[in-house]
Amino acid sequence: MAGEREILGKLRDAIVALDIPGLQEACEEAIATGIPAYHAVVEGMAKGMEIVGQKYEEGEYYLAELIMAGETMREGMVVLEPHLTAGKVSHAGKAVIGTVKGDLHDIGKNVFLTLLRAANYEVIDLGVDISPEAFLEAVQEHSPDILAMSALLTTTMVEMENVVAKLESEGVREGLKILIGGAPITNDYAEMIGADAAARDAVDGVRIVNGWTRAG
Ligand code: B12
Repeated sequence: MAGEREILGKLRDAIVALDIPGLQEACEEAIATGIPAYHAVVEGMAKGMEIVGQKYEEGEYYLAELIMAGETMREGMVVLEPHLTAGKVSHAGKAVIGTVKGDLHDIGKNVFLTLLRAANYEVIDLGVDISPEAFLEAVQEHSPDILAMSALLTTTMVEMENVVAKLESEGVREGLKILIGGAPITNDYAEMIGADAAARDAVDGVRIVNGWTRAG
């Protein structure tokens, strides 16, 4: 049977090749070999997405391939997800998550929410292109411990500030931890807009959230 490194390589390469059957097979092989599903996502599939992003920037891949890579990753998640959440009963906390208004990027957000669910959190996913009003409504409806927002565009990250301001003006900011993430997001930006933290990546995001819920 193939070793862990080889299987993680297969997961990565199947994403890059946009090979859905090959990816699903590699995901099943990962589970059968005892590789933690968490690892298969972060060290396998997400590495493939990084390469896809580079190929896009170098002009080797076009938008069609990017969208297809997202679809391929989703199909892999279908195989891994039951193994990420198996056996969990009570939740460590509740999170509402979405990509901000004007922004349709959801692959990174989905990696993060998958890892958060794997870490035993209840996650309400609002999807993409979420307005400050819709974030507010979700917070009022679900009373989460954490609000997480994603933005991949420098033109849409400013929406995060609007969300924080909206929550403050409606009096629901207190007691809520706000985490932001996405390629253009920095700690300085989080501090400037009044968010509680910025995550470097999805794994860092889970670490930050665990720090909040376990401290309290
Ligand atoms: C895939 C992609 C797309 C896909 C998105 C498909 C989808 N379903 O998401 C499509 C084709 C739709 C797309 C469209 C566009 N895109 Co685009 N896209 C990308 C690309 C290549 C990869 C992004 C990605 O998924 N990476 C893989 C994931 C796993 O990484 P990630 O998103 O960074 O997420 C990680 C962390 O940031 C973090 N994270 C992300 N969110 C969150 C949230 C929280 C709470 C936490 C904790 C962590 C976290 O966790 C993840 C894993 O560690 C990037 C280039 C790049 N290399 O990043 C350009 C890029 C983001 N796109 C770009 C642009 C310009 C566009 C378009 C405007 C193009 C156009 N001219 O139409 C449109 C905008 C559409 C819109 N309104 O949103 C630019 C943005 C430039 C900028 N700085 O503003 C980039 C950087 C490409 C470039 N170099 O020009 N895009």
